[in-house]
Amino acid sequence: MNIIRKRSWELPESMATPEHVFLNRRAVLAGMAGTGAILAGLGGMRPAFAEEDPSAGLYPAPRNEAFKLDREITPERLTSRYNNFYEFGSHKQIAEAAQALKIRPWEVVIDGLCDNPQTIGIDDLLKKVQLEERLYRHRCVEAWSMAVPWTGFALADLVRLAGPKAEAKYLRMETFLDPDTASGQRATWYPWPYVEGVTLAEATNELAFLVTGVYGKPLAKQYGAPLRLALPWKYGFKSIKSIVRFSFTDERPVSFWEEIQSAEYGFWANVNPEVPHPRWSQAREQFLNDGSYRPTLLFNGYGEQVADLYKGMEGERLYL
Ligand SMILES: Nc1nc2c(c(=O)[nH]1)N[C@H]1C(S)=C(S)[C@@H](COP(=O)(O)O)O[C@H]1N2
Ligand SMILES: [Mo]
Repeated sequence: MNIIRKRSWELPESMATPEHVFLNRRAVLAGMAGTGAILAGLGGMRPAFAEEDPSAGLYPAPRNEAFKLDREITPERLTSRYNNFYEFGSHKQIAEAAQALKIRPWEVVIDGLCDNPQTIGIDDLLKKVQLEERLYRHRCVEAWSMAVPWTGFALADLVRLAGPKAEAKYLRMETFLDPDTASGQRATWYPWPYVEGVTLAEATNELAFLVTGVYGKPLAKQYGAPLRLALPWKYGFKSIKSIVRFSFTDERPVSFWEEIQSAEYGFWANVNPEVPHPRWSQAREQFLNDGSYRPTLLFNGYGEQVADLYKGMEGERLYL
């Protein structure tokens, strides 16, 4: 991961096309019956960002007002063009490349130490849960931040569905593996697939949220469609994207970044302004909306909900 450089959050003009322009172009394409000549005339641009999604009818979901923000929502035109998704490249402009991801069919495996192991299609899973919208802060370990209206359901609901056995202590999650569509996965020095893990206590905390949508629509691919995690009190790399497997285990999972560099990216990764990353300070963060610097908050401002999870664990590297 890179240290954020001065104004590195700023998007080149060509990447920041507002959504209504995309939609208009799409309407134009549809109206003209999509002849090759017109596509060529638009520089071969695909209307990919508005692709049909079979779950579209589920959005927008009602907002749960219990989850409030202390700042403005970050506009979609910024969050949709500034992403970390190493499967599609180790830079922020992966949105276009990520459109290659095939999100149907999408099977999710639930296995390991649980009473109801199963393989379930994403649309069947969506029938078993209640979707709601939550406004969450997001703090990347690289010291930039955003505020996002995620739609999804509590990770605790999936845990309940699985019925973990008494011996299960951790939940391990895995991203898809498909180097044919994800060019980043052809970089063999990375330990693909992306893996993350949490304790069962963390997984069932009310804040742990499985995300299926954003901005009142199905999740666009660059955010980790069709199913990604949001753990707003932890550094962003814990919020694993495009999940295909949930495994209940009694062994602490080793995550993708921990495997690459455990001295810099640990298992816990709770946000703390007073514990610097080995190569940079975490005291403040740069807000994607306007590039302003703000003080980092302990547990990213969610201490009331999560501080109790870590009582009596002072010996652990909780903030790295
Ligand atoms: N599979 C996968 N999940 C991932 C990542 C990734 O590279 N691959 N990057 C993480 C990091 S570092 C961050 S900050 C967030 C970024 O989410 P966003 O692109 O929706 O802002 O996704 C996280 N989840
Ligand atoms: Mo991140």
